[in-house]
Amino acid sequence: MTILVESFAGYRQVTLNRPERLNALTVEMAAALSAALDEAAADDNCRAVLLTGAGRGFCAGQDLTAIVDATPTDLGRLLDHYHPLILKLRALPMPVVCAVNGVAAGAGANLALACDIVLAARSASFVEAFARIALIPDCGGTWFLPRLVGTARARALAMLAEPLPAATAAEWGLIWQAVEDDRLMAEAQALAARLASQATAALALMKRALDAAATNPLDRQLDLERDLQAEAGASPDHREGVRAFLDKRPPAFTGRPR
Ligand code: LHQ
Repeated sequence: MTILVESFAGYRQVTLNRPERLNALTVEMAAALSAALDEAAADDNCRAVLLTGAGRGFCAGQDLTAIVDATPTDLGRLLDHYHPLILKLRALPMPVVCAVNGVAAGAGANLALACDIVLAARSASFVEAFARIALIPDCGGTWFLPRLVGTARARALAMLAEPLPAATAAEWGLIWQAVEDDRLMAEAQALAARLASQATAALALMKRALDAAATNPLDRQLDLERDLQAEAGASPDHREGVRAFLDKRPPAFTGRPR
């Protein structure tokens, strides 16, 4: 099984599982990951996803053994398998936590950056490895990098293809936090469980608003905030949140939009 899925209270943990190849991606793996996300979205009891990798790496990007003889058309077709996955992660109506347990290279680095909150083990690193094989960052790399770290750092990361240690990635704002290696999974699981107890429908609307902000002018973004706020405000969780505040007790959210 190239992908392992485990269910915990409120969330699913999805593990990339080709450790002998540092979880390098194949088309089959992308299909399995996509199916795991669909299943998470269809499960009312699943309110967050935690993505990680088995073994010493998170993901080494495209499995290069599969593209040695690829034509330019083949490369484009391969991305037709991966790019919908990036969009699916962004649009998944629940938060996705990524626990980067080791090196994240090429499409593997950008797969991590597509997640909502990224934690990385201190020993992990991010490598936009594409330039080493005369390719450009794909799987959203050219979109995520400048937005997360600014164009100066984005250009150097892409062109130099040097490993960026987890601590620097956190310092630069590429990821949320770098944590001690032996604390990574406990911290990531606690974060996923905490997110799973929050108002899931509101978090899903938040994802939409934040992604739209990347391209919207301010006036259109304000209109979108108004419309999405009306949706969020119609949820039972909004009423519960306000009541819980006034009652001075923790809220008990259902996660549902209605
Ligand atoms: C691998 C891989 C790998 C196969 C390690 N494939 N075996 C582009 C084109 C079109 C469509 C699809 O998408 C893409 C997007 C991309 O992702 S292109 C970029 C592809 N990725 C890379 O170029 C990274 C290649 N890997 C590396 O540079 C290094 O392995 C890193 C920096 C990730 C880790 O280095 P080390 O920690 O020194 O590990 P290693 O190199 O010794 O790797 C361990 C094993 O995993 C090794 O196999 P072996 O049999 O010798 O133990 C590697 O051959 C294998 N492996 N990455 N992508």
